[in-house]
Amino acid sequence: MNDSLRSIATIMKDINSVLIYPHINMDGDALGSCSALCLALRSLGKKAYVMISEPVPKNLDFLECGCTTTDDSVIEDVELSLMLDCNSSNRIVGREAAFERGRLKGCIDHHAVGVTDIKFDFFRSEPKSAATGEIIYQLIRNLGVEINLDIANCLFAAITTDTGNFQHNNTTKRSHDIVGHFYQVAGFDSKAISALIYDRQSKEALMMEGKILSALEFHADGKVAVGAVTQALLTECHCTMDEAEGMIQRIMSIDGVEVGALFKETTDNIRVSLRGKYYANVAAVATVFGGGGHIKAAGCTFNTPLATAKEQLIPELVKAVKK
Ligand SMILES: [Mn+2]
Repeated sequence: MNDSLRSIATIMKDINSVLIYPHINMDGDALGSCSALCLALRSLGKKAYVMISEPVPKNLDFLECGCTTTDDSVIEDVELSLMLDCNSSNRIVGREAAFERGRLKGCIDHHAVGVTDIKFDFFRSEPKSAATGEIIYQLIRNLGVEINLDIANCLFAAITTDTGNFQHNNTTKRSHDIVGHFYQVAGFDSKAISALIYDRQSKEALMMEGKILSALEFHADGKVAVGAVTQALLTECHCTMDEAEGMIQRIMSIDGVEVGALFKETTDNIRVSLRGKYYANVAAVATVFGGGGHIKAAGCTFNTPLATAKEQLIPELVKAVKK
């Protein structure tokens, strides 16, 4: 099932209330896409909110736009539950029951579809789109809503973050064409939005970055770089995990590194972000450990101590860089 945006727009025009769900550990694409669509639906006179269950990362606070709520009863008898930038219930943990209460359930995403456990009434998957924000841009146009400044800012944030500021190989002409349209919106200032996202790092976070970088491990003649953020390090540096968000990009900026891995020790498991540069398929590596994602950006989770997780994953990363 892959419904057209035109048919999805037709469904959405007919309903009056929508709760929109970003994935856990929300990023710029998840929250930016949700808020942009929420604003567009409100402009059509519909009741719409973005349902979240965790604090919004500090550098994304401007994307809330008065749309976010943690109260799943904010709309009584909601007509549509819509999941964006993810496609299964384990990506909306804590909010699954609320999601199920929607009379209709929909999903719009650009991730490869794994085993989805939800019976959606409509589903749109575009793995070639660099960001869910690109799909939401098209949907908003299909809804006949003018792109205003707030919507442009949200969608720009979605696209710049998911393309690694237009550096990742998922970036296409379409990514640039869409952003090109935002420049026609009065008041649009890409530099100002970029500064909000990328230039508000605390000095504590920068110090932590230094510690993570100086402790990097290299394997396979420097083709594999492995970093770790532990709870002890977060405590020592007075940082939170979301402040290590950009670390994997820093690791990938090293000359000669083909695969990067960042191990993130949470209070109950080890989450690993994986990136490939030119040829390595990190989605395949993630799949070995029950994870998934894109060929050049993927992730997986370990329920073991950090040392064990490293022992298991590193040999697979070394295999992935062998041509
Ligand atoms: Mn995304």
